Amino acid sequence: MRWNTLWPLALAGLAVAEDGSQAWLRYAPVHCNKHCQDALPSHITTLNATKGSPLETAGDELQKGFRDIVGKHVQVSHGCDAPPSSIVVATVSDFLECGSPLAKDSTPLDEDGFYLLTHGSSAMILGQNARGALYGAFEYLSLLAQGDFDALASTQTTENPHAPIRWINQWDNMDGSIERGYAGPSIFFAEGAIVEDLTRAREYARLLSSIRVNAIIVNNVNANATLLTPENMDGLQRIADVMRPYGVQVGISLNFASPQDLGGLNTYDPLDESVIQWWGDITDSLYERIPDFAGYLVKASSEGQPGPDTYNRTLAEGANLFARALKPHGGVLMFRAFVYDHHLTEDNWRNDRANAAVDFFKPLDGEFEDNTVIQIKYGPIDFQVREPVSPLFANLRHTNVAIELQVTQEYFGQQCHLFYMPPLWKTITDFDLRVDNRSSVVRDILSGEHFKRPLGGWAAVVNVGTNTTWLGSHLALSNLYAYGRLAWDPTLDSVAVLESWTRLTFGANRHLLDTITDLSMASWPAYENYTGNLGMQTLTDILYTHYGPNPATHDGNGWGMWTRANSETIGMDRTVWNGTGFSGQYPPQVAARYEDPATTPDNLLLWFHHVPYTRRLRETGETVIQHFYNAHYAGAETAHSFVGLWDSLKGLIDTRRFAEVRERFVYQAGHAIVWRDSVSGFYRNLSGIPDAHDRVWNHPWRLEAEDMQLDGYVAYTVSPPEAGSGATAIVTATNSTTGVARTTVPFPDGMYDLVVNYYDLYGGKSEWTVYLNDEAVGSWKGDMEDRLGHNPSIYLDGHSATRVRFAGVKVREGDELRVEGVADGIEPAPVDYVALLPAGVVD
Ligand code: GCW
Repeated sequence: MRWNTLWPLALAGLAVAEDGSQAWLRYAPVHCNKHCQDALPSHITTLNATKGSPLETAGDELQKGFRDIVGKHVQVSHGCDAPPSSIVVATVSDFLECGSPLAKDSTPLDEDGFYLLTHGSSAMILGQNARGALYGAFEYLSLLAQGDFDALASTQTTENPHAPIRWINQWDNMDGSIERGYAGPSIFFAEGAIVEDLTRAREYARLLSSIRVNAIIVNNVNANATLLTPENMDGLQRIADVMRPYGVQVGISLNFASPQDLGGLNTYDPLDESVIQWWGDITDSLYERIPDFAGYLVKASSEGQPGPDTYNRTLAEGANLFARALKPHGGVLMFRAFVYDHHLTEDNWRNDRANAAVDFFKPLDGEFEDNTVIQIKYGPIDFQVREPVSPLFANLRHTNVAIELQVTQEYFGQQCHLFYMPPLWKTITDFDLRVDNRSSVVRDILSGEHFKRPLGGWAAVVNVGTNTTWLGSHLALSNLYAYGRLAWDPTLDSVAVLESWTRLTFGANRHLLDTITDLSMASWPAYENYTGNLGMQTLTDILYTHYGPNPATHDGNGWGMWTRANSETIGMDRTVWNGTGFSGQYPPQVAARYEDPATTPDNLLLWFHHVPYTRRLRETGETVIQHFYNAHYAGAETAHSFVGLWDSLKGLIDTRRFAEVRERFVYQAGHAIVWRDSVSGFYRNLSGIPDAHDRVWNHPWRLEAEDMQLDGYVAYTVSPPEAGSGATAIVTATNSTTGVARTTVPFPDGMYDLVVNYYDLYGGKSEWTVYLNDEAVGSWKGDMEDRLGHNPSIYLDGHSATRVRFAGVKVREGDELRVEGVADGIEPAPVDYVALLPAGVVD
C-alpha cells in the first residue's frame, strides 16, 4: 500500500533540516491513504498551455503538488476531451471554445479572477485570464497541502481580486546591495548589471504568484539611470522571461534625471521636447524587449532625488511625462507621494513633515493621467510602529491611489525581532475616513470603488535577498504571505491567514498553530511597548540605521521626525487650534476626534498632542511617563516569554528551522531589555520623574563591568549614554589586547541565569569567556553578522548592545566571577554588565 512508504517519509520530514527556501510552497507530505488518493483527480487537463504560459506552470505545479503532497502520480494532457476524474485548468474563454458551458448564474470574473469548482474526484479551475487560472491552481494546491480534503471533494468558489494593483517593490541597487534589506544581497543585480543566474528570481515569482501578486518593481526607488543601458535592458528582459510563466509582470523604478545623467541631454525638464522624446524612446525599447512590461515607479523631488521642481514644474507635470510614454503600451505609472522637505527646522511650532503629502498632492488632484496611481505610505510619516492613516487617501477624489506597506522590517527590528504586521495594516485599511460624512473605508478607496476610480491597489516593499530564508528569518515570511492574501481580499482575518501560512510552512499540529499564532499576535503589541508608545514613533536611531534605540535623535533632526520632548512635556501638537494643523487634513468627523485629546485614542495621544508627562491617560489612568515605564517593562517581559513558547515546539518542527528561529528569539529577548532600559532611562533622565515601581535605574542583580577590577580593560562612556547600563562599559585598552574583568559574587548561594550584556560591532569578532572560580561557564563570539546576518553598527550603542545567556548556573556567594575578552578587528571585546538572575527575574 502506498501510504506505507509515504508515512515514514512524512515523519522523517521532521528530522530532515529544511532551509526555508521553499517557504509556504514546500508541498510537504500529508497523510492520504489509498482511499483518499482514489478520491482525488487522476488527470490534469490544461487547455492552451503554450510553452512558458501560466497555464503550463499550473499543470506542472499541480503535478508536482500531487506527487509530493499525497504521493499520487497524475498525467497532464491538453485536449478538450478531459477524461473522467480530471482537473481541468483553463481560461474561461478557452473552456467555452471547447464547447463546455458555464453555469448561467456564475458570478462574472474580474481581471485575474478565477472559479474553483470541485466535485468528487473532478475539478475545474477557470481563470478570467491565464494568470487567474494559475492562481486557482495554487489555491487548489493550498487546500491539498493543508489536508483540506472536504473542500477538495466539494467546493464552489469564485475569487475576484479586491484591486487590480497588487505589486511588490524591491529596493535593490545595481551593485547588488539592498536599501533596507536584511537578507543578503540582491537576487537580481550585482556589480552594475543583472546577474546571470536568475534561478532565485524564478523561485521568487513562484512564491509571489501563489499569493496573487501580479507585478514587481525590481530596483530601488532611489534609482540609478544605468539600469537603462541597452545591456541592462536586455538583463531586464531576462528577468521578465523567468517571471512571466508565473504571471508576474516586471517594472522598474526610474531616476528622474536620467535624460541628463545617461542620455547626455543638458536638461531633464519634463516639458522639454527632447526629454519627452528620450523617455518615449526608452519606453519603446523596454516594450520591445518586454511586451507585458508592468510600468514605472517614480520617487521624485524626495529626499534629494531629482524631480520636476528643478524646473519649477509640478509633480503632476513630472508624473505625466512617464504616464504618457507608458499609455500607448498599456503600462501603469506608480508615482510616490513620499515628497517632503527633509531640511525642516523644529524651531517653528507649526512645521510638520506629516502635512507634506496633502500639501503637495491635494492641489493636483485630477491633473494626473488616468494610468497613474499615487502610491501612498500607510501613515503620514514613514512606516512607524503606530501611525494614523495618511489623510491623503481622503483628499484625492479624482486620482487613483495605492497604499504602500513595508514587509521588510526597517523600523520593526529588521527581521531580528518578530513582528506580524497584518493587525497593524488593518488599523489603516479598515479605517473609516468619513469623507463627506459617510462611510469611506480605506480599503474601498484603494480598490477604486469609493471614488469610482479605474485603478488602485497595493504595493509592499519586500526586499528579499539571497539568504535561503528570503527575508533572513523564517517567521518573517508570514508577512509576505499575508500581504498577498490581504491585497487580494483585505477582509480576511489576520489569524486565519496566519494559520494557513503556518500549516503550509510548518505543519498542522494544533499546538504548533496556536503557539505561532500567540507569538505572532503578541509581537506587534510587544514591539510597540518597548519601542515607542502612545503614537510617538519608533524611537530608533533615525540618523543612523533605524534599528536599536536612540530617542534623542527624535528631535533636532532635519527629517521632521520629532517628539518635541523637553523636561516637562512631550508630543507633537498637530491640532488646528494650536499646532501644525495636521488634524485638519482629515474629513471633519475624523478631524474633530483627533483635534481634542479627550477623544483621541491613547495610542495616538502623542502623535496629535503635546502634553505633560504627568497627564493621565483616558483608558488606564496611568500618567504618560508611568505608561512609558510600564509598557517598556511589559514589552520586554513578553519578548522574554517568546523563547519559552518557542521551546514548547521542539520536536514539532525540523531541527534546523527550530534552531534558527530560536536563536532569533533569544537575541530578541536580550535586545528588548536594551530597548526597555534605553528608552525608560532616557525619559527618566529627561523628566526627572521616577518609576512608581522603582524598576528604572534599579538593577539589584547586575554587576557593572566598569566597577570590576580591570586588567587590560578600560572604562568607556557609551553614546548614547542610555545604551549602556550606568552609561559606561569596558573595552580593551587597545584593539589587539586581551582584557580581564574580575569581581566577587555578592549574591546568596543558588541557581541563577548568568547573562552578559556586551556589544557586538560590525568589523570584528571578539571572543569572550566567563568564569566562576576559574571554571568556564561559557564562551561566545562577536559574530552576529554571521549568525543573524545582521549587525548594523560600528559603535557601542543601542544597535550593537547584545546579550548572551547561560541558564541554570550554580553560584556561591564570594565566588570569583571573571570575564576575559579578546579584541578583534575594530571590536574591543566590549562588556556592559553581568547579571545573575534568580528564576523568574527578567532584567
Ligand atoms: O524611510 C525612508 C527609508 C529610505 C527610503 C525612503 C523611501 C528608499 O529610510 O531608505 O529610501 O524611506 O521610502 O523612499
